[in-house]
Amino acid sequence: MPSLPKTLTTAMADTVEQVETAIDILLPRSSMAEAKLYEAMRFGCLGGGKRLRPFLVMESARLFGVSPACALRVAAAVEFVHCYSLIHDDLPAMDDASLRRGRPTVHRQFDEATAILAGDALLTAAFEVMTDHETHEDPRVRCALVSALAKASGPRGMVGGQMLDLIAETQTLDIGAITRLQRLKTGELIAFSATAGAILGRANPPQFHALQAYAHDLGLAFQIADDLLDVEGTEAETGKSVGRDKPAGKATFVSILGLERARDQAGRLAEQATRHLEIFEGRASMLQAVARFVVDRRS
Ligand code: GRG
Repeated sequence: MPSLPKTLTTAMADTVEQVETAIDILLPRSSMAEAKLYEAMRFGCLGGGKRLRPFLVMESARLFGVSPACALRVAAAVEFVHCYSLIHDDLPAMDDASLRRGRPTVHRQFDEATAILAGDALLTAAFEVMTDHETHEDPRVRCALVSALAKASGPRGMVGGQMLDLIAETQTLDIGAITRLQRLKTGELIAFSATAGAILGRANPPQFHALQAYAHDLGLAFQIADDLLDVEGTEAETGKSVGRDKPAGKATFVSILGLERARDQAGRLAEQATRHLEIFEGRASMLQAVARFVVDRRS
C-alpha cells in the first residue's frame, strides 16, 4: 500500500527534529575554557523556533533530489544566521527584549558581552559549515551557496534592513520604503532558504526563478503576518515580550494598510506564492502549503 502523503504539520515537525539533531552535532558542548561561549550559542539555537528557513531549504532541496544530509547542513547554517540575528536584535542596544521563543533572551540568560560573541560565532560558524566538502562535493556549488548567504545576511540583506529599521524610528516611511526595508531585513534570508535547494541541485533557470518569485511573495506575506501578530498576538502565543518597545508611530504594514487590508494582502501574497510553484506540477505541495501556514500562524 502506498504511504499516505505527509501533512505539513508532520513534515515541519520532522524538520524541527532533524535540524535540532544537526545543530547539536555541529555545535557540541566544549570542556575548554571558552565553554560558556558554546553554551550561549546552543542556548540561542536549540529549544524553540518554527525552523521555517531550514524547512524551506529541505523542501527546495527535495525538489532536485539533493541528499538530505547535505541539505541539512545548509539548513543548520541558515538557522545559525537566523539565530545570530535574533540574539543581536534582542540586545539592549537594539530591541532590549527579555523573552525570545518563550525563554529568556541570550543576554539575560548569560550576559551582554557573551550574547554579542555568541551571535558573532554563530554567523561565522554558518560559513564554516557551508565551506566544508561534506556540504557539497563541488567547490563551485559551495562557493555559490556562500556568496548567496553572504549577500542575504550582510549590508545588501538582513544587516542593511536592520539599519533601515533603526532609521525608521526617526523618520516616517511610506509603503515603498517599508517594503524595501522588510525585503532586506527578513525577505532576503527567506529567499536564500527557498533557493538554496536549487543551488545545491543545480536547477535550471526557470526552476530557479520560480523559487525566487515564490520566496519574494512568501517573505512579504511573512512580514505582514509578523506585523499582524505584533498587534493581535499574545505573549503566550508569540513567546516574545509583549509591546516589544516599538517606538510609538513607527510605521509598519499594519499601521499603513490597516488590519483588514493587511490581512487581505498577506492572503493574496500567499496565494500568488503558491502559483509560482505550479511549474513543479504538484511536487512542491509542501512549499505551497507553508505559504498558507505563514499567514495563518499564531507565533
Ligand atoms: C541584529 C544583525 C541583526 C539583524 C536583525 C531579522 C532581524 C534583523 C531581526 C529579527 C527581529 C524580528 C523579530 C524581526 C521580525 C521578523 C522575524 C525575523 C521574526 C522571527 O522569525 P521567526 O518567526 O522566528 O521565523 P522563530 O522563533 O520561529 O525562528
